[in-house]
Amino acid sequence: MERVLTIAGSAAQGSAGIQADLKTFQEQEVYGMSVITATVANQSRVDKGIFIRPIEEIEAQFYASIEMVGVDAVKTGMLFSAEIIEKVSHLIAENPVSYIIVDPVMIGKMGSQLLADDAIETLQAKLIPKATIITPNRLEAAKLLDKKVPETIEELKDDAKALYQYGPEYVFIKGGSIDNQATDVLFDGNSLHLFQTDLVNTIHTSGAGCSFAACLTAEFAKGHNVYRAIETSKQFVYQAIKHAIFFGNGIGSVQHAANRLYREENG
Ligand code: PXL
Repeated sequence: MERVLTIAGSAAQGSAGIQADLKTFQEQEVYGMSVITATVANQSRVDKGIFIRPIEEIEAQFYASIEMVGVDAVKTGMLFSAEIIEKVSHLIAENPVSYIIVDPVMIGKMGSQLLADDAIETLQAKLIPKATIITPNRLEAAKLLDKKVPETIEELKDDAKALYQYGPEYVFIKGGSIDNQATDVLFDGNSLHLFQTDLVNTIHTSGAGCSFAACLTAEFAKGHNVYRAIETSKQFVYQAIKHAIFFGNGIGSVQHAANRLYREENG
């Protein structure tokens, strides 16, 4: 069984972060492991909602997975600080993994700051050049490029090409709603590819980005090419959003098991 590792934040509510990744890995039938960088706990009872883990703890978790199990593909999500990004970049450089999926998460659906302002440069300079693929949404793409948010397919394409200059093998920008379709763009170094699926009219999409990148990580680990991995992951997230679960507070969760539970609808 393919072995995949997520290096990300724990999202106590269960929709995003480590929880989304491990649920998605299980659905995609790969062996999931985790390095927890931080804990995000959105609630109204306790003042603090974000707790960052010590570097030593992050390093120990990484070696527990890479030494004791081995890793075919690694995904990074919430890394929060420049210090953590430096450490993770170093660990990956010292312990090569075939596929590195970098999801440059910056702000959570509930508004939590998941990346410190002064950490964007380190992400660009240290981690993105090592990535097989990066998966920013259009806000993250704009932050990484220090320019305005892309709003058209042409602007998404320009930004994908610009991000490629930072050194990843592939750039995939999640454009969100453009032309009434869920519109994404891939630049593979030679050509641009457009991916569009129907939009689901809902605000309950917590975990969508994490689950997309986690599915991509599982599919890369299985040896599938980037185009097939993207198609599978878009379908996974489309079903997960279509069957999202609302618990009565805030933004509801994507349903990570939707592809399995509602497979007959997939056509
Ligand atoms: O959806 C982005 C995200 C990533 N990682 C963690 C999160 C969130 C959103 O809340 O909590 C840990």
